[in-house]
Amino acid sequence: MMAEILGRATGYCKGRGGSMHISNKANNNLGANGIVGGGIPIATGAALGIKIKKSNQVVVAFFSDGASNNGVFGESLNLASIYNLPVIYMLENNHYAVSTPVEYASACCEMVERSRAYGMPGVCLDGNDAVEVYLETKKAADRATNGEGPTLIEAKTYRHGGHHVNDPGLYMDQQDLAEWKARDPLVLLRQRISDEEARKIEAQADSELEAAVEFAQNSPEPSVEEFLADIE
Ligand SMILES: Cc1ncc(C[n+]2csc(CCOP(=O)(O)OP(=O)(O)O)c2C)c(N)n1
Ligand SMILES: [Mg+2]
Repeated sequence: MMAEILGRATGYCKGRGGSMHISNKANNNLGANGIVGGGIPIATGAALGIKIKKSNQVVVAFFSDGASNNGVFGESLNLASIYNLPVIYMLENNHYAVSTPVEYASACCEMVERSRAYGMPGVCLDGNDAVEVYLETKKAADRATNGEGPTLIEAKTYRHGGHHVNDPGLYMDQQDLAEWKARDPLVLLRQRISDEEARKIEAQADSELEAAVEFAQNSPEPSVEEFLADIE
């Protein structure tokens, strides 16, 4: 994945996808998408495939508040509900779509309420509490594999900066930002374990990350001859 982000030939998509279009079929990663909300119907279609093949899998679609106002959100949740599909819609409500506050762009800011319109269970949770996210997602996954259909999860969270590296995020309420930053998911999770455990996990994560960066930096860029390969 790091090689893909750095545009190297050894990346998941041979360096042609970059971070925005990354996917990896080998580990069932269906891909990120430059179309905001584009992953929602893709996940729904994959869930229909799972149902037809009768395999014991669950699809999770990750998206944010802005994406939930794309029309495909409604179409997808309705289809998932009438077909009783094994899919979890993970709506990460981080309160902003680029610089647009959720209150400006959404008539109903308690987004979990939308689940009722599609006749599926809706769960609203603290998206910064990793344990709560895990437990509720597990319940939704169990429902899906038991043939009990889709779930909409609204995980409330907050963006820790601008939308991209050149966006200072000055439109964000700085007081809110400071409060949410103090509740960073990693900070909260760290409080549940001992310092020794935390240090061990951090050391392992650091060394995996360093190895990934080294692998990526030492990998070649895609060759010009390969530019047209894999195009039908
Ligand atoms: C269909 C579509 N419309 C507009 C854009 C431009 N755009 C890129 S990101 C973004 C905001 C997305 O908001 P949200 O879903 O809340 O994601 P977040 O900013 O929280 O990551 C928009 C409108 C796009 N990429 N695709
Ligand atoms: Mg958002």
